[in-house]
Amino acid sequence: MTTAHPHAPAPRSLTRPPVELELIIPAFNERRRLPGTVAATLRFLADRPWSSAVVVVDNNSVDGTLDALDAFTADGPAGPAGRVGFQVIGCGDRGKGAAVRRGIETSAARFIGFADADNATPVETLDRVMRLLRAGHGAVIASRHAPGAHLAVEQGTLRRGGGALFRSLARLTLPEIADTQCGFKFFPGTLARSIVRDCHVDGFAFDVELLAQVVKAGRDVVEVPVEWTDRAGSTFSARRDGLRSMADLLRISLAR
Ligand SMILES: Nc1nc2c(ncn2[C@@H]2O[C@H](COP(=O)(O)OP(=O)(O)O)[C@@H](O)[C@H]2O)c(=O)[nH]1
Ligand SMILES: [Mg+2]
Repeated sequence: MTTAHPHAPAPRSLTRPPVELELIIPAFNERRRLPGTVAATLRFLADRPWSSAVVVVDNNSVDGTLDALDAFTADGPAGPAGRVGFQVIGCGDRGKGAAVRRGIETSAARFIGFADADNATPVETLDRVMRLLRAGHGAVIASRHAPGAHLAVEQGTLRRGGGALFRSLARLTLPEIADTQCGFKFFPGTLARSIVRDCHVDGFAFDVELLAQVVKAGRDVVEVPVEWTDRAGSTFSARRDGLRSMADLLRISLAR
């Protein structure tokens, strides 16, 4: 495991080997939820026919997240396409959006995307995602609201109410997309690296900004219905993050 200095910019030398698929996991105080997700993800990826790597982007977690990842080495499990890479990098700017952008900027992968530390979207979804990416779509995103999706365990009432309000605001910018907020989104690498230069939202509304840039670039977004399980221990606080996310959404819709 190697850790970049969290306040350093991303020099070209920090970019990683050009694997076929790189999966970024933004992490903030994820000691409990992350190791199991990393283990399951590495196991799944090792069995796939494409080369891949898992990259955790940590924002100075203070709960021992990095220690909990010590068991994972840079050379992960081996499979038909070689060993799955594993790396932890830091990000000096707070927020899930900032962390995901840092992961994208420093990636040289052909396809790139992100998933949450809690494995709420089954990693098996990647088989369908890769087929769709190879077919040329601009973004392939998991969706809890597209036809065929299923919530195995639902979120609580406040979160669902806030989520409904968030969705109606997100529709101002992305009227065609049923679920902009599922934490499982994948892109062609070149497109992702180019659009993040125009993205600035550091918090939880960053997905909407990213997808808006995909559409602005003239590319399409496809939603993959998923079986999604709400997991305890969310880092999203309706009180702390909710209002800020909605303000970011309004800014995104006005900026277009
Ligand atoms: N690096 C980083 N990751 C974050 C930050 N805030 C949230 N995350 C990560 O973003 C993901 C959000 O998933 P989760 O907390 O389950 O939120 P929910 O599923 O939307 O309720 C998790 O992997 C978090 O650790 C942050 O400030 N920095
Ligand atoms: Mg979650």
